[in-house]
Formats: sequence, structure tokens, C-alpha cells
Amino acid sequence: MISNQQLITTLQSILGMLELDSEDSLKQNTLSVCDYLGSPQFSIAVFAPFNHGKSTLLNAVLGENILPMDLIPTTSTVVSINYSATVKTVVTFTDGRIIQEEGTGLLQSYGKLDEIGHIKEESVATIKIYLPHPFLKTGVELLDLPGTNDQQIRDNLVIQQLLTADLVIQVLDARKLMTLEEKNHLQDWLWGRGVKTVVFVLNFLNFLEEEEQEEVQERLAIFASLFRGYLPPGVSNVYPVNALPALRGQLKGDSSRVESSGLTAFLEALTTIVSQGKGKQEERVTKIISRLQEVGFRKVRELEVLRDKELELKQLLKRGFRQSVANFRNWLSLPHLFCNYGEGLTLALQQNKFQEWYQEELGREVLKYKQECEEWVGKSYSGELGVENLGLKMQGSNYRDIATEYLTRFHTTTLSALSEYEVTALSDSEPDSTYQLQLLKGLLEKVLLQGASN
Ligand SMILES: Nc1nc2c(ncn2[C@@H]2O[C@H](COP(=O)(O)OP(=O)(O)OP(=O)(O)O)[C@@H](O)[C@H]2O)c(=O)[nH]1
Ligand SMILES: [Mg+2]
Repeated sequence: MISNQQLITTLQSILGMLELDSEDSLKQNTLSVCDYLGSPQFSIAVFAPFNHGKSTLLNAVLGENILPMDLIPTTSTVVSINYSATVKTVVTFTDGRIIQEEGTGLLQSYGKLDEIGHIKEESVATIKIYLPHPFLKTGVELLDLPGTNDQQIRDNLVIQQLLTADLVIQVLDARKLMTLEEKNHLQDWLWGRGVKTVVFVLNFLNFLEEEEQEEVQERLAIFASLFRGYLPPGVSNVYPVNALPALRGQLKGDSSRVESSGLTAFLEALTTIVSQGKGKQEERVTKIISRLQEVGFRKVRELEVLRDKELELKQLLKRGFRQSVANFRNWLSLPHLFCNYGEGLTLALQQNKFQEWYQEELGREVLKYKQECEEWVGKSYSGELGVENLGLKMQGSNYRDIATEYLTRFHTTTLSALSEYEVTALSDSEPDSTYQLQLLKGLLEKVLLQGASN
């Protein structure tokens, strides 16, 4: 079985070869799964429509008023909370710029929506807060997500974060339990992507009559049983927590209030789940692998068609090239050279006009044949062809003999250069698509084995 790191590299290489658009959901989901595989931390993501008390719940967990909470859509982007001995906030922008500051002041400027629910700073990519909290010190990362029913772009951000999380906490409003939208999100965003371990937190339960409270919990328990995933037996995945009373109890250090809010039981469950360690939600990995294979093998078939076309074209070009070389050779035959150029060359030598003759007659014709060969294979003819005088003594009385000797040497030299050129021109590499094809097939087979072993 290959290591997580090898799997990440393979998945990233496949993505590279598929050349998907950066907005493509398969690409984004794969990158999120790679983040999940590569992260050493146990990430807990809190997920719900806006105003359900996600930020309030996380503040209660942390025992501090850190995350912005309000009655209007508040959390603008994903805020991750990690461990560090000192409190600081790091904001990363989409252009790679980073600002960091001690404390959590930056969160108010960059992590909040404005009064009418718009993002104040469009270019914020991530906000990370570091706190010296003991729960975080155990290797836990908390993710406060923006509300889901606000803007498409933020929904997409939330989906990606859910895929990177080891545990998803869905906050529900007891007064309007499981809206159609919430059910759809659970179905499409989580179940459909292989994320099947969800802990449900029932907020605002204290707004209901006691009888209603029981009924709501029973109804939720049936639904929640589908999302137990890797939870150990004995650990429930439904927790009634009144987030605001829990936070107030925490801030005042009032443990009985914290307990009656439901937070104590919820925190105990979280600690148990975290202590089990990472790596139990492999289904999202197998799901993404099978999606990649589907798209990958489609690409393989496209590449095969392309390669066949390229090979066919190459054959055609080779045939044309061979014909041109054959024509060149015929032209170079001694009888042909003597017959066509013997007289002219003798005359030119007599008149001491070899250079002019060469350029107008022999040289011009050689150039024509040479170019014809080059055009077929796209490779320049490096063989020595411009052999104007071949070291001949041009003086002397028997010009006919000199011409015969010149044409004979020209014949031999040019023929041997042509043969060399023919070998190099034809010994070319496979088409590019063959290489791509082999690489992609190899990568897909590698993850296929991984998928099978999961
Ligand atoms: N009464 C009462 N109010 C609560 C409770 N939990 C949260 N609230 C209030 O509900 C409002 C919304 O809470 P937030 O924590 O900001 O909700 P959120 O889900 O993070 O909202 P977005 O960030 O906008 O998605 C705030 O005014 C909270 O004070 C609760 O248990 N009881
Ligand atoms: Mg919030």
C-alpha cells in the first residue's frame, strides 16, 4: 500500500494531466482530499446555515469570546483555530500577501461580513487564529465556517472545507429541524462525497416546551443514526447544546450552568472521538479516486485516438519523405549528373565561372531536393551539401576530366550525407501523446491499487 504522501503526489499528478479548469469541482474536491490526507491535525469543522450558532458554539468550546457572533450573517470566510503558545491571527490573501498580528483583532476586520452581509475584503483567502488552548494542543484544529445558505461562492468554500475535516459537526436549530436544504446538504455535500461521520448539535432547544424537546431529539436520532460513520459504540452523535448559555457559563466559570447547557457532554464526546486518531474517513478518498479514474480513463481514450491520428500522420509523412529521398538519389546518379551537368560544368571551368555555374545550376537543384526532404520531417538537413569545389584543382587544360572528377566526388559525398540524414530523420521519437498516455495510465493504475486496498 502506498503512503499518504505518495498518494497525494499521484493524485496531484493525475490532476495535472487532466488539465481541468481551476473552478472544476473534481479538481477542487481532489485538492481538498489531498489537504485532508496531508494534514497531521485532527480537524473539526462546524457547519450550518447562518445564524445557527456555529461561532457561539465554538466560542463556548474555547471558553472565550473569540469568534464574531451576531444576529445577521456574520462569519465571512473559513476561520481555522490552531494551537500556539501565544495568541495571534494570520490573514492570507488570494495574491499570497500575509499579515499577522498578536491577538485576534484582525478577525474583526477580515473575518466578518458587513452590516448588509457582504464580504468586506474579497481577497482574503484564509484566516488562522492561534490560541494556547489545551484541547487544541492535543493536535486539534477547529474550523468555523460561514453560513451555508448565503452565497454560492461561500457554499463552495464550505464543501471544500468539509472534505478536509476529520469530523463534521452539524449545528441544527431545534425550532426548525432539518429543513429540506439541510437534508440536501447532508445528502450531496457529505454522504455523496463519502463523508459519513457527523455529530449533530441541537441548538436553541431551550426555546421549546419540554415535550417538544423530547420529540425533536427522537426525530433527529433516527436521521443521525445514518451518519455514525466511524464513531465508536457508546458515543452518541446527537448533542443538545444551548450554545449561548454554554458560552456564558464558560465565561463565568459556572460549571453547573455549562453542564446544564449540554456542553460538558459534548466536549467529553469530542475528546473521545479525537483520541481515536485520524484516518477513519477513507471513503472520501476512495470516492475521489473512482471519480478521477472515470475522468482519467476518458482522457486515456481521447489520448489514444490522438496518438493513433499522430501515428497515422507520421506514417504518411515518412512515406512522403522516403519518396523525396528516392527522387534525390535518382537525381544524384552518376549517369544523370554527367548527362545533365557534364557539358555545362566543363564550359564553366573553361571560362573560370565555376561559382556562378554552381549557384545557378547544381547548387540550386540540390537546395530544392534538400528543402523537399526537410519539409516532410521538419528536421533541417545538416549534411554537408554546399561542397562547391571539393578541394579540386580547378586549373588545367583538360576541363572535361576535371568536370567528371568533380561530379563523381559530388555524387559520393552528397549520397553519403543524404544516407546519414535519412537515418537521423527517421529515427525520431514517439508522438507526445504516447508519452502522456503511458504516464496517465501508470498513474491511474497506481491509484486503482490504492482504491482497491481501501
Ligand atoms: N438565545 C440564544 N441565542 C443564541 C444561541 N446560540 C446562538 N445564539 C445567537 O444567535 C446569533 C447567531 O449566532 P452565531 O454564532 O453568530 O451564528 P453563526 O451560525 O456563526 O452565524 P454565521 O456566522 O452568520 O453563519 C447570535 O446573536 C447568538 O448570540 C442560544 O443557544 N440561545
Ligand atoms: Mg459564525
